Amino acid sequence: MNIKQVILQAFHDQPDRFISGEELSQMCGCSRTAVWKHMEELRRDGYEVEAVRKSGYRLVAAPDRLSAAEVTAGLGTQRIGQQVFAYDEVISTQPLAHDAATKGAPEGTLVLAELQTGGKGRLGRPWHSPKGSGIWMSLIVRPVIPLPKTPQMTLLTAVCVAQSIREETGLPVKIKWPNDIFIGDKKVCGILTELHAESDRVHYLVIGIGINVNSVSADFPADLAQIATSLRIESGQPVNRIRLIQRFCRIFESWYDHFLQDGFQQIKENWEAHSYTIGRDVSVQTISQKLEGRAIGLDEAGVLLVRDESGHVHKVYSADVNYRAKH
Ligand code: BTX
Repeated sequence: MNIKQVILQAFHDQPDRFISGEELSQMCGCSRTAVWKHMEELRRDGYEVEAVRKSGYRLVAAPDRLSAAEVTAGLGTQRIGQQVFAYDEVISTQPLAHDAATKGAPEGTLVLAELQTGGKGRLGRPWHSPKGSGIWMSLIVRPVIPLPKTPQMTLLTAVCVAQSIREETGLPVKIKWPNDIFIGDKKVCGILTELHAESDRVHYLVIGIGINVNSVSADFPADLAQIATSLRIESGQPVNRIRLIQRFCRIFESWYDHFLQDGFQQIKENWEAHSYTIGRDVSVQTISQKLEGRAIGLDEAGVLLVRDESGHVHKVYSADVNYRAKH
């Protein structure tokens, strides 16, 4: 941890308390003058720090800005989110994460941006990522699992995002197979999993997560206005992005460890319990066929099962799923 991170960690551990310059200088292993200089730097970064003679420093307010120091302060994980690259503006966090991964970034590394000018969804679709209102992040993981199990990581991530949002905001989020998080009939989050692998060996996955957090209706372009929503729109109040990222990191680490040790079964059950898809009449477009029927569950591997009108159950590996009105 650098000095700024140690100071923020101290503020985080002792909220509302004045911490003396002497204490901070001991924690940071630097002089009191160096502590003072870092306080000035924090103020320039938008932190409101109160300084009182003989009492010390107290954090009054942190800026609504995604930074490595903020994400890591008080995070409490072993690896997820322990290394963070935070940017103001990028084309997309995905290629930056791939780049970091090929250069050896450890498992759990997060790449975050305030704004993506070329955010992407699946199949080259665009992902609207306006400045400062969302969480646009890519997570690097290096699971030692066989290649066919990698789609389960998308379902695992959806379970984790949904749980984080539920716990942080109380909103009734649902998971649409395989990679969207919905509130009501609108999309609040998309997940894009990209794989770097060779024959049967997974080198790493980059899991891209886009969450509309504090966008207001006017932030969405016309083509998204009817299909997208944000946590703020749904809850009627702003949501703290840092706390949501930290909660996600903790939940992800716990489910991911469970997945690596005990497999997919419990994640599958959790996914089904919070599914927007299961039990609904769907129209499924795969690369080769169009299928209509009812989504009845996931199989043991995480493949969607759709029963058609003749009773035949189809396995859907990869497709866009639309919902048909019930007659
Ligand atoms: P997807 O292909 O399932 O969804 C893309 C579709 O969702 C678009 O065609 C559009 O209709 C709709 N859409 C676009 N932007 C939004 C939005 N902000 N909110 C709701 N709906 C939207 C989903 O792909 C995967 C998205 C991953 C995004 C993350 S952000 C961090 C990382 N970097 C990056 O470039 N992508 C990922």
